[in-house]
Amino acid sequence: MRNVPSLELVDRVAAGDIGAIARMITRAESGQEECRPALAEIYRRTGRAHIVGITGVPGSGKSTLMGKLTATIRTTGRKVAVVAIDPSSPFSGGAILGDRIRMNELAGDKGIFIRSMATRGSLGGLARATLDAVDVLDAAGFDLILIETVGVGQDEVDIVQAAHTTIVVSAPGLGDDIQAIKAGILEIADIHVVSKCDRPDSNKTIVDLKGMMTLGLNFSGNSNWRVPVIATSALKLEGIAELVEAIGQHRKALESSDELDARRKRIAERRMLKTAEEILRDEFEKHRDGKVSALVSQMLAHKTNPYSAAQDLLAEIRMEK
Ligand SMILES: Nc1nc2c(ncn2[C@@H]2O[C@H](COP(=O)(O)OP(=O)(O)O)[C@@H](O)[C@H]2O)c(=O)[nH]1
Ligand SMILES: [Mg+2]
Repeated sequence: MRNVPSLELVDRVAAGDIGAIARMITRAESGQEECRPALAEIYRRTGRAHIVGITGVPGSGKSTLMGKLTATIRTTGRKVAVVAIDPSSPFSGGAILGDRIRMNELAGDKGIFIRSMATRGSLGGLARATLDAVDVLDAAGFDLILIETVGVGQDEVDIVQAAHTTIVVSAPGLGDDIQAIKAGILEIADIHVVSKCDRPDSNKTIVDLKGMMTLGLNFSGNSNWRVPVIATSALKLEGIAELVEAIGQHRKALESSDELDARRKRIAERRMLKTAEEILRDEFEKHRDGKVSALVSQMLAHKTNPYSAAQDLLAEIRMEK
């Protein structure tokens, strides 16, 4: 499949061919121009999947939870895909996504797909690449697509906000405060999870979070939805089914209000903006030794200013198109 043109992979992707899906994601990730028409065709075929973002500080138990969540969703017959962006723990050890899923994959279960995105070397392109990968999985017919990101950094927040449902994971024992507040991600939650509830100190975290919700820090922006706080233990398999249920209920709440359309619109806007930023960054690099360098010299000589120089550069790029 190595030399197959990307456009020819599209039908195989749509048929759920795991090899074609993996290859298409790799091409999308590297941002090759050759695959753009294929990605355009893929985008046309998206819109069916429910996209769930899972975020939380490193060590909060996201990956372990994702493994159990994936297995539980799969038992309901739905196809589920995972895209993990976590440079700190990229699939380290079998525990991360559960042996069961690995076995399923090996046994050729086409209903599960797990992918770790390369984060090195992708300056700003991570959000674009991740969301292209989500498109591929959506077009491939996965019912649920889970995106795991560490809740630090603007790129990660951008990615998780491209989901229909956002889950923020907090764990006991990572300090007294609610970590999500420190990380500034408390308010993006549609569902709060307190992980590792098998630990005796988890009660405090649950009580603190529930307290904050009753204080009115219920930010989801959807009057139709009360942000639940769900205690889970991946270790003891507790709260996982409840979490699956809550994801389904949130989807229903989105569908029965204007919120699903509002989110789709917001996601489309963000993606356009992210892509525009990436195009501009690429063009900037292309012109670095030419127009950019000339404009920089003029700036240093105070013959132009940053704003006018930027306008000149944009004009130059447009003229070439
Ligand atoms: N006690 C307990 N430990 C857990 C649970 N889930 C995860 N852990 C542990 O927490 C650590 C971080 O888990 P991981 O899933 O890698 O967290 P991530 O960085 O958020 O993806 C690991 O040592 C896990 O074994 C749980 O339900 N209970
Ligand atoms: Mg992880």
